[in-house]
Amino acid sequence: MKVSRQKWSSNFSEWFDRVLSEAEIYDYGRYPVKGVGVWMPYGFKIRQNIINLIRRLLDETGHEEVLFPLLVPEDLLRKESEHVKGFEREVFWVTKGGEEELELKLALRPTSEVAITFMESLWLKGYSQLPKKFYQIVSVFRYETKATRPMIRVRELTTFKEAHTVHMTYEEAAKQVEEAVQIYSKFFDNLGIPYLISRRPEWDKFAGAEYTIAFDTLMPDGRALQIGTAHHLGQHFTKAMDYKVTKADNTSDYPHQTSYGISDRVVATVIALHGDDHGPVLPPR
Ligand code: A5A
Repeated sequence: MKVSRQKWSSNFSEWFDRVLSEAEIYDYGRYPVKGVGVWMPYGFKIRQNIINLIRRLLDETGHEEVLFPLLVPEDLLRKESEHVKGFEREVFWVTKGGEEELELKLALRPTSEVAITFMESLWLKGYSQLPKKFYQIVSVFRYETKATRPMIRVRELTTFKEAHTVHMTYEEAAKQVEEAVQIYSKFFDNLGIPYLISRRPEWDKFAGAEYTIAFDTLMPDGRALQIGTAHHLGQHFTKAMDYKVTKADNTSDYPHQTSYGISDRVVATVIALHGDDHGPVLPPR
């Protein structure tokens, strides 16, 4: 590789690959599965510091951390048709257990709306239990068909922080989306990442959402990169799963939900945006 080809300012993509490997942050493209990377000790520490920051911001705003199974049964995933249509081509399936074909295919979660809504319907039955704010930091799998990129577009997202909330009314859920935007703003401010917040057009909103608010940043090569999203899910999932909550007047209704997520992309952005032609530079935090 010629040095001139690896400059942050003139050839970001090669600069990034070289930094990840030479600083021993993330080994990408050598493990024999496409679209997955290996966090090496130094990279793991950077990632851990970023996780600690988002965990603190969520914990201090009343979010509770949970851990759901990686496997989602096919019939559950298919409950919300718009959602499943959005993810259908991206799902990895487990179809065998040992030598036996499974009667019910199991998906490796591409995200957890249906899995979490299913358990919420068992746990949260009355209005006095709401609002409820859960989050988890887990691996999710997406069979990306566009060109994969280390941390930026992977098939196993190992640092997927997804928050899921339940509310009695549309307005309360809309307020929660605003809180999510504030939390992410603080998070990116702390990391020194500039962003633009925008409401996505219909064609670009999350599958099964009323609306999506997204954060975009500008990478050194001038390309925009979506680094986080917050979705108002309305009653789409609760209706699809016939999940009702008893209200104060003893009638019942489908609750409203939100979800918001960030991924390994944030780690990539921290490394990318603070670097220069000499190599990576990390914010002191
Ligand atoms: N359940 C909601 C929160 C959700 O899944 N939203 S999302 O699909 O928009 O994903 C959240 C964020 O993950 C995106 O804004 C993007 O920054 C990141 N992301 C999505 N696909 C990715 C991929 N293949 N590799 C790395 N990051 C990805």
